[in-house]
Amino acid sequence: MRNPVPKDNAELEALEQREWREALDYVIQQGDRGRVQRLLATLRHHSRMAGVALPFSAVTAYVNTIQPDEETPLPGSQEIERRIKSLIRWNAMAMVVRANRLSDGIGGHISTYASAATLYEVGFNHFFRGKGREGDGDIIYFQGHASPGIYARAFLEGRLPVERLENFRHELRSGGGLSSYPHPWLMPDFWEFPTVSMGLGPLISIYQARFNRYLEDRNLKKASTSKVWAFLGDGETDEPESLGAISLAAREKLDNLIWVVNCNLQRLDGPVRGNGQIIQELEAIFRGAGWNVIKVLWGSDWDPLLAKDHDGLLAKRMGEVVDGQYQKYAVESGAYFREHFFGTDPRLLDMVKHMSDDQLKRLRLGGHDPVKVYNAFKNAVETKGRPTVVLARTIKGYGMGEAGEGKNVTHQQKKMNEADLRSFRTRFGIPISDEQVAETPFYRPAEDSPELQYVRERRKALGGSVPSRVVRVEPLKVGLDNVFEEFYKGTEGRKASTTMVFVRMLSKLLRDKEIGDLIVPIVPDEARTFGMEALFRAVGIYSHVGQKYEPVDMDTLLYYKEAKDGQILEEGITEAGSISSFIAAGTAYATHGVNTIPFFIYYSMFGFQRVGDLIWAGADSRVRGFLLGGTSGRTTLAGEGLQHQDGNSLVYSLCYPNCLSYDPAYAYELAVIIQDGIKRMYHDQESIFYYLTVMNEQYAMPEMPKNAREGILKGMYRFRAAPETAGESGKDTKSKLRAQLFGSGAIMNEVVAAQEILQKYGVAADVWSVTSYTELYRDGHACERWNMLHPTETPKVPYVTQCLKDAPGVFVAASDYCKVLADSIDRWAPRRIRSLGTDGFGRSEDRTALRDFFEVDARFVAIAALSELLADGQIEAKVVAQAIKDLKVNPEKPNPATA
Ligand SMILES: Cc1ncc(C[n+]2csc(CCOP(=O)(O)OP(=O)(O)O)c2C)c(N)n1
Ligand SMILES: [Mg+2]
Repeated sequence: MRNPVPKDNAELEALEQREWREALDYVIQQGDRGRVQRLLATLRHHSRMAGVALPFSAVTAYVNTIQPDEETPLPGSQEIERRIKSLIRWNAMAMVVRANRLSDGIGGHISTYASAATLYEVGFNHFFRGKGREGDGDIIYFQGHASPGIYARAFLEGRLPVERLENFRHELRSGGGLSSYPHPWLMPDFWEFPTVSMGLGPLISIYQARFNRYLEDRNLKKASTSKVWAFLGDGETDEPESLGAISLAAREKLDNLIWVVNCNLQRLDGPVRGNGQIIQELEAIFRGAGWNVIKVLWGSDWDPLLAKDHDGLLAKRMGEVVDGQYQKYAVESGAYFREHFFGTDPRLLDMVKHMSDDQLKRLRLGGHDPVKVYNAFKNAVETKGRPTVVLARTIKGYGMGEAGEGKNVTHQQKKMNEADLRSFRTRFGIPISDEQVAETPFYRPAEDSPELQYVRERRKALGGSVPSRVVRVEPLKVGLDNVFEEFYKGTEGRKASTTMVFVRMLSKLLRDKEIGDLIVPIVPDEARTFGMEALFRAVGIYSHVGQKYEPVDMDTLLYYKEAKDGQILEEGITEAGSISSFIAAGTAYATHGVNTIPFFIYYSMFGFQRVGDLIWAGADSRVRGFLLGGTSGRTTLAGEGLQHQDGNSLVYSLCYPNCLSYDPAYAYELAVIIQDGIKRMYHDQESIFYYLTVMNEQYAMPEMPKNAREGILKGMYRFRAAPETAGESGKDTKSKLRAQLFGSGAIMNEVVAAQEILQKYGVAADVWSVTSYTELYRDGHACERWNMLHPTETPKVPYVTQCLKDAPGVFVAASDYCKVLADSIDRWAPRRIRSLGTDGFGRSEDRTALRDFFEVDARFVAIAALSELLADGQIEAKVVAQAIKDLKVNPEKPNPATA
């Protein structure tokens, strides 16, 4: 039929619209999707060249990404999976309700798992691979607050006895309990990854997926198809850590990474985006970053309605309702939904006129529809070349009814009254009688029931149960004397800093035939700062795609070499990302059965202070490896000032129970500590990790004194005894005045110098190197505790006390860190310890000025010793006053602790 001649512009446009649509329809019918996409891309480019730009939109319509005709049916039995899920729902809820009935206030969460149950169950029945089949299975980060559901499934699988469920949040009861959230430290055979500090799981999962590639690219592991899954809350995406590294995942084309965001539109207090749409916001962010985004918004019940939506009216209406309003629909009646959602347009009302209010109320959301979720996960698993995020819409507290479904209080709801329990029971068809329901008993069908058989069969087919933490690694047989020997000899007068010494050790370790391949150096764009640039060329910087360009410094010896089998993880300026890599590498002994040994070196102020919670998660994960706080010390790092100069990190690290911290002064100390650390972590398989401060002041490294090894590891040893002679006369006077001086790190040299100054005042001082106040502190408390509990046995003597019991004179300690470190061991010293340290804000200055400002140089050490002798009545005030004058110390200078 020929089109009539249009009579005005409106008609002309309508005609154009029709013709173009018909033309497009023709291509859609004839060709594949690619042909349509190419055609539209050409048109877009063509109009762009003609000066017509299309408005940018990062979002698609508020409908499911996967269309019904693209779906495949759910394999297996949907009905039996529903029954299994219902049982898990019940037991998860019962776990929390029972726990709080017995001890009010013990807490726990019902609503998170209630909203996520379908997401998990589709995973458990069809996707999550256990470690039993090929490869290592999948790596799964479960949302921390959903843990009751994960426990309830393990209960059905027969992995957890009912007694453990009964002791949810009562870990200390006899027979053991269940930890509130995923903690590998507390349940080392079960949980693999801690997730409950929100934002950390998502971030770590990205670096985990990248590390899996690294292991394969470096031939430390066979290539595998295992996936990294991270489940997170929509509220959780507000944590900057959650989204902070998503561009890395896309850039690295991590198609082994799948995120599932449970979009129940609520967080703890209320809606995530009451006045907006969190799903659309996330879609834009992830699409912009280059992820494959699958929106699972509407359940199959909506498909017939959307199929009738030829003009896009329904989709448009779906896209204009804000989340706060959607939440309102979830708690309201079907009549309300009809009136307020469909009632905005008679044509919409017409669409649903055949449906009852009840049917409208029961229209399911996508995240509660196993078929939709299955297809989303299937798409995610099959997607190549980019990571996938599934944005699944659910209702928080699904099934809790009046007790909380969709309500703002639901996150905190720990209890259900009898009526709510009854309707929960009925809704999910749990075979528990009216009489029993108030008790909320756990329910597990018979071993040979179809449900349990199905559960077992599915898990067997998928390679065994998850989560499950298994350490399969062989202890590393290492001596490494060949690597460390040279450092015990000292530098024969040549100057070096502990940072330089460390870098040399690292280079030697990297070259070692036995363990070289296992070393994983990690730097956040700081390699040149630490003098590590030679390693770029020597072992290469890891890049999955190798090096596609000719580096600008190609003609130099130390050029910037990127390689597929490169060993260094050069993370760029992200301490959070780097520590995530550290955690991935330091837990590979369990996750992958590979003994990788990470060395993460960073600016020490940006460690515990900045990413302390990630380090805490690493500690919980039983991470192994070495953290190196580079060029640290509040007065040793010259010039950098208040932000960079670190006197804090050793105080923070004290609180990490399985972190051993050291502040070494000399090359041999560092060598002893690292050699022993590798042995303890990788041979003895201890779940510990190390924090070492390394400084950039250069000085001659002495030879290791005899019998120092044990003391270095325990935290202190006598480095240099007082000279035989004392006093100006030079005769052997065996001075009456004695002092014990403790030095650490770069301040050790100030203490050695103070020994000489004190000689001039007739004081004979021994010098000790304190390598670790934290180890001394822990040992002191451990002894005290043991003694308290074993009053009739021979008391244990703290190592500090053993060292100092016969040491004469006054005690003075100085370090480049806060004074509290030395104060912390004071109680086990026979007399009080006078501590000097660097409390306060740093300054841009040189070392001499800084040490004067912070009162930690040799002069202050000497004055402190004299002051202690005065307090002890051994010398007169005027001697100290004279020393202050002699040493040119201004007694009226500002107090650095507050200045
Ligand atoms: C870093 C951090 N801050 C705060 C909390 C406390 N918290 C636990 S759950 C929660 C709300 C979670 O909301 P969402 O991420 O949307 O998860 P949902 O339970 O809705 O699935 C909050 C604030 C936490 N666990 N971690
Ligand atoms: Mg939420």
